[in-house]
Amino acid sequence: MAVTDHVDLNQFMEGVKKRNPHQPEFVQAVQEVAQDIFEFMEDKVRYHEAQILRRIAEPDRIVSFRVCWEDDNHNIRVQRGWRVQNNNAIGPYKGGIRFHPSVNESVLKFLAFEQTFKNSLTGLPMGGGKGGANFNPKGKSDAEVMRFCQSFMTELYRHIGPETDVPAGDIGVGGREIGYMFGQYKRITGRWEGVLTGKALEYGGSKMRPEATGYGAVYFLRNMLKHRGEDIDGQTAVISGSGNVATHAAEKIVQMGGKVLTLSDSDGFIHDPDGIDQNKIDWVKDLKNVRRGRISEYCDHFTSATYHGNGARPWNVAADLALPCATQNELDEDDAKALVANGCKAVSEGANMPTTLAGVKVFHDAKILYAPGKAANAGGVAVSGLEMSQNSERISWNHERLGEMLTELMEGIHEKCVEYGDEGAKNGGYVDYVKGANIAGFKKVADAMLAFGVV
Ligand code: NDP
Ligand code: 2IT
Repeated sequence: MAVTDHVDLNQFMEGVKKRNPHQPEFVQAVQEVAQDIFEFMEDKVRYHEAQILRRIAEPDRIVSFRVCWEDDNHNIRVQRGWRVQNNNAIGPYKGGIRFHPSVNESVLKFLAFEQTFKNSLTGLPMGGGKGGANFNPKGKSDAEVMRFCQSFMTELYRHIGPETDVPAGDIGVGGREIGYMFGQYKRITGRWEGVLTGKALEYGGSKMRPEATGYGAVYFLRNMLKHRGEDIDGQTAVISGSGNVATHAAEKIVQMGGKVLTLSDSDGFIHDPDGIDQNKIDWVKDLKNVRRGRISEYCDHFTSATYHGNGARPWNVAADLALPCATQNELDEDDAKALVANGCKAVSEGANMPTTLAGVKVFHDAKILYAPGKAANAGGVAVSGLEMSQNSERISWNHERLGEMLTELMEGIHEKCVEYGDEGAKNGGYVDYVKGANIAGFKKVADAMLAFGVV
């Protein structure tokens, strides 16, 4: 038996805050998990004694490095890169790479922490990690992005590998960046191996991976609605973001008979009351991936839409469904109140931690369906897990099979959330999907850690 009494939630969080000063995103992510896990652990002394949550909330390691590159005007530029390897109890570290000027250690630690629970929820053998750099790809030429990616990989390659740590894309890192990074890894090591996911089909990528996060978030939304005897058909949706996750979420909503009203970027949002159909979504994909333009250009092309600038967000537009698919803390308490007041009945997070803690409370108090990112957006990393399997088996599955697997994986995650989050008679049959995701994600990692002893 341990000689000290177990700390309570408040003491635990005080410690987290003290050990992680100036890291508000990381503290927020730990707080959101800890409140549920402390309740779950109340009668489970073994988790307390082994300090499991304390250990998961302390990354296994953080690698930080300088990334030098030369811009097109021959200026030498210096960026900071990181890889946060949070926990590998149930599989190799796995998680995306983010290139954005807002990237810092707090952001990457929160993402790696969340990823640990998300990856556990998929049921596949993947630990949690995240990486990135404070590099802004916006306005850079392809050659500049290539030189940056090569320089970034020249340090990162020594910390990753198909059995140790397998990065992928995230904000600012899509097919182009993965290609440059994979090419540099292969050049340095002389090995072709499944060290990154999100690769193009020509060199080992998986079908369905580009669609998986957005589609998965909509499958999760459908599962929640179905649990209440409802459907997506005929419902309106507000979506933020206009990148990989947002455009594929929009596509699946449209395929299921819903009407998408908004998309956004960091400068503002567009509102199209006629609905953003497949033709318009294809135009946005080309705008973002090929022409690398801004969402405001949508209104020059589709005159049914209006543009709302100055960083405005779409949450005041009335809709049945909301899918935040841009970035962390993009939906605050007032935004949540506006959604609820306008009759929103379900929220599914394509982004990671897009809703503030106060915003989440608004959704829970109003008892509307609310799926946290770690459950709702897990389809992306799940298909990354399938890409890893295909690479090691030297095979590739077809689109249809992968689509079925994604649907089943999202159903499995929904079932786990209901198993641990259904408050039953206590709360009028309301499912707390945050609690369900946190406990189900935690349990698998925690039990693996218990098996290993003190390591
Ligand atoms: P993209 O880079 O493809 O798109 C990001 C979108 O979000 C852009 O429209 C971008 O606008 C907007 N955005 C980024 N930062 C901000 C900001 N600070 N404020 C407002 N808008 C912003 O990234 P993804 O679509 O891949 O990622 C979106 C979210 O989904 C992220 O939270 C990511 O972590 C999460 N996610 C992604 C997965 C994936 O497989 N790609 C998997 C699971 C989660 P702008 O062009 O102005 O920057
Ligand atoms: O946040 C995420 O889950 C991702 N960016 C995808 C990670 C992955 O390894 O596919």
